[in-house]
Amino acid sequence: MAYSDRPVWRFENAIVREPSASAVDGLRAVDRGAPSIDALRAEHRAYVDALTAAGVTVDILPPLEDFPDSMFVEDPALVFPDCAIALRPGAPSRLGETARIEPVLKARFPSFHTLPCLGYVDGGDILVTPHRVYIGLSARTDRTGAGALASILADTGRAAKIVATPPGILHLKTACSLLDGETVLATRAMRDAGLFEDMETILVAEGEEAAANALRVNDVVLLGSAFAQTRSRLEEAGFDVVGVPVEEVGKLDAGLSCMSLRW
Ligand code: CIR
Repeated sequence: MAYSDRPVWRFENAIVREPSASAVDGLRAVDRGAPSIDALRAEHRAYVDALTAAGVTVDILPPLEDFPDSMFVEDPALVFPDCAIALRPGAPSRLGETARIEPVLKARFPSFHTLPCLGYVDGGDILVTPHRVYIGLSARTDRTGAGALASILADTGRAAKIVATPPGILHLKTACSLLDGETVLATRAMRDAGLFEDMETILVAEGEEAAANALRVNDVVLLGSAFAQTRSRLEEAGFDVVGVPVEEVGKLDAGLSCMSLRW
C-alpha cells in the first residue's frame, strides 16, 4: 500500500551543504587524483541551480572543514515531508556529521527520530519508492542499523525492505535510482541482483555505470552530463533529462543523490 498520495519524487525543499576546502581529501575507494576545489564548488553551484530550476527551494548550509565528506548531506539523515530521521554513517570519519545536521532538521521538521546508538546506516543506501523503502546492506550499512531504521519507518507508517547491495558497490543508490512509480535506472550488476522484482529497469549504457546515481526531481531527471548514451535511453523512454556536471564529485565516489536531502 502506498503511504502517501504525493509522488515520492515530488520535492518542494532541499538542504545542501557547501563543499569545504577539505573536500578534496574526501573518502574514495580508488584514488583517481584529488578533485579540484574550484571545480567541486562549480559542480555544487550547478547542482543547486538544477534543483532550483526544477522547482525546489534550496537551503544552503555552511561548509564543515572538519568533515571532508560533509557536502554529501544525504548520508547522515533521511527525510520525508512529515519527519526527519538522523542516521549513523558507517565511515568513522563521517559519524560526527549527524550531530551537525540534527539541529538543522529539528528546526525544520514536525517530527524527528534518531537511530539508536547501535549499528550504522548511510542515507545513500536508502531508496524510497512509492510502495516501500529499500535499505541496502553495504560496507556502510549493517543489519543492526538497517533493522533499527526499518522499525522507525514502521512507526511512521512506511514499509521497509532490507536488501543486499551487490559487493563492490559503495551504496545502494550508487548503482540505481528511482525514475517513476514503476521504473528504476540501474547498472547491469544491480539489475542482475534482482532486488526490485516488481519494478521495470532501464539499464545505464555500458561504460556509463556512474550514470545510475541519477535524481528524479519533480518533472525532470537530473543525470550526469557526460552520460550521453544513457541520456538517449531515458529520453527515448519519455523522460525529460537535465544534464548536471559530476566529474569532480565522481572522484569522491559520489553523484547526484548524495548532495541533497529532499522533501
Ligand atoms: C564517502 O565515501 O562517504 C563519500 N566520499 C561519498 C559519499 C557518497 N554519498 C552517497 O552516495 N550518498
